[in-house]
Amino acid sequence: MPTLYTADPCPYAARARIVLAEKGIAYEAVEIDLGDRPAWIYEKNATGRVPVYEEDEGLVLPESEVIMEYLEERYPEPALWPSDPAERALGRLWLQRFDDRLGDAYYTARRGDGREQLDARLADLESALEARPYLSGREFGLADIGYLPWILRGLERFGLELGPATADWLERCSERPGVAAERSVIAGL
Ligand SMILES: N[C@@H](CCC(=O)N[C@@H](CS)C(=O)NCC(=O)O)C(=O)O
Repeated sequence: MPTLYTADPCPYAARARIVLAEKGIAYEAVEIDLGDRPAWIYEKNATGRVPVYEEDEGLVLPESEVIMEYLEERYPEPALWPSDPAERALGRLWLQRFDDRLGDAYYTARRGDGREQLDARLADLESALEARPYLSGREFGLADIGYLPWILRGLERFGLELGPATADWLERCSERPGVAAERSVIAGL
């Protein structure tokens, strides 16, 4: 059975957790205390960060985006990228631009600074979701999973005010078992 080295508070690890749940992949979760990381985690990932996904056959993969893409290729059903290449490329662009489109503003706001930047990124997200039902295109997929962990944590942490299209998107996504499970993880933090 594969192992996920993970941490409940970590939104990057949440990406991997949601994909594993959506695809119904059984795995062992090893919870890492981010405040007191074991020395051996550096043998799995030189940066010491979670998530790390490991298979019995010896594959050890760090980096949430790489893990998501690997799981999508290794377990193609249910598909989490659209079959249309253009739609898929635009979904990948959301993942690639995550820091610019949400991450940097989220972490700046978390340091108690630049709340306006976060609100501006949310306004951009709202415009995008007015134009299409999901960041991944017509269907829920990896681009949505790439952003949801921060939106969910931002709601708890900053009381984010989402626009109507973003709120509808969140509601639709929350019907997915993997996202619902992640909401339970956050409620228990
Ligand atoms: N680029 C990495 C980022 C992972 C990351 O930053 N994980 C955090 C927890 S949310 C971590 O392990 N931090 C420990 C550290 O930076 O020392 C990914 O996408 O997986």
